[in-house]
Amino acid sequence: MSGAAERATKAFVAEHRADPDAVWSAPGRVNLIGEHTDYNDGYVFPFALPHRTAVAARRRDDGLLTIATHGSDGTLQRAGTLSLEALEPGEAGGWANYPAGVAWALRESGITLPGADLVVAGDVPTGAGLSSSAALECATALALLDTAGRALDGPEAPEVMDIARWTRRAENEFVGAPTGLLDQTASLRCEPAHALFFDVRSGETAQIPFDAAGSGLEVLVVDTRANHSHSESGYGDRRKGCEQAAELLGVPALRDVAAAELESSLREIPERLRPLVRHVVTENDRVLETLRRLRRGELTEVGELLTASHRSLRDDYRVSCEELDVAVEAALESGALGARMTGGGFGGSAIALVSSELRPRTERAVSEAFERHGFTAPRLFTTVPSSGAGRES
Ligand code: GAF
Repeated sequence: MSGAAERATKAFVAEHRADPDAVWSAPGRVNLIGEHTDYNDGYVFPFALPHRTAVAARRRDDGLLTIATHGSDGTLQRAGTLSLEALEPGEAGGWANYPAGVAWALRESGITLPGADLVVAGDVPTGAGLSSSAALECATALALLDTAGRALDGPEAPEVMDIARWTRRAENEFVGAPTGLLDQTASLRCEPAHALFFDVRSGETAQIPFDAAGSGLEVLVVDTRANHSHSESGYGDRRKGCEQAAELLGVPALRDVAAAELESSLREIPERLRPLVRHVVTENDRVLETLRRLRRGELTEVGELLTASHRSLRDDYRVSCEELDVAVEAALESGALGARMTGGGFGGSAIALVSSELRPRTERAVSEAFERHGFTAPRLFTTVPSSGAGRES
């Protein structure tokens, strides 16, 4: 059992004086490459972190939902008792919007929930662009489906991609963040030792072996601790800009703009939209090139694609920030093979692909650069592709 599942179970027993019926957990993610491409029907390439959010659940039959979360300081925050039938966006507030939103999205999608007590615990860093919200949404969905007799490992399991769409709907319509399908799909579908190539339009996925250690490399995560929040940031503006550009170009989504026709396509749209299109088209290309290189076992050669992705997000898509840029440049100067922001941006985390030998030097370089700039000290850790969502007990 993961640490998160153990904590959720203990807190459940303390709160409800009974064992949970089931405990489900789901991981956070890093996105190796393919940023802001998901809502353009493009390609993404995430892998799961070992950090997880667990939800301990017990069925109740009165149509009510209770949600409590066990903080790392040992305290339990309760969101009160919600009626599943009456649940409407905006009702739960704060962190409880995510699990309540999932219950709402399941109900809106025609799934009858009998009622449940949920206790949440987890160790996915929050506000760090590592998808703590998707981890919470996916673990909640699986726990609620289990209480309704539709567990992922049971005979009446729904399609995993349906669960991804329901949990995204919770985030879009209940929480109010206009995000794509990357995070929920990563949390549900990733497997240990693999990165997940995901074609968002077709829904197809491929598990691609990702063994950094086998090439003498490590993936270093730099949580810049600069605040990131999708609902309050320019995420929605970028998304709208992409949709406008696709409409002007007469294509269903920017995925349909061919790299070979990029320059002529750019001439057809207003100047302010050109950098957005350039990023999405070149980023999709970089994801496909990453896929080719990983399939050939050329992990080292992926580094330069990561760096090119960062520059495009910084200069064209303009979703980076000073802390992310400082982290990336310090990592590169210290010898990393490649580095980029990961996730939605405007703060959050960067990743660096670095040789195991040089990793301590990179960590020092990033920490020192943050100190020089007067930034809050970053949180640094190395990571490996870990398992996707599943039942823990
Ligand atoms: C956030 C969103 F939730 C994803 O859907 C994706 O758009 C990502 O930002 C950027 O690639 O994580």
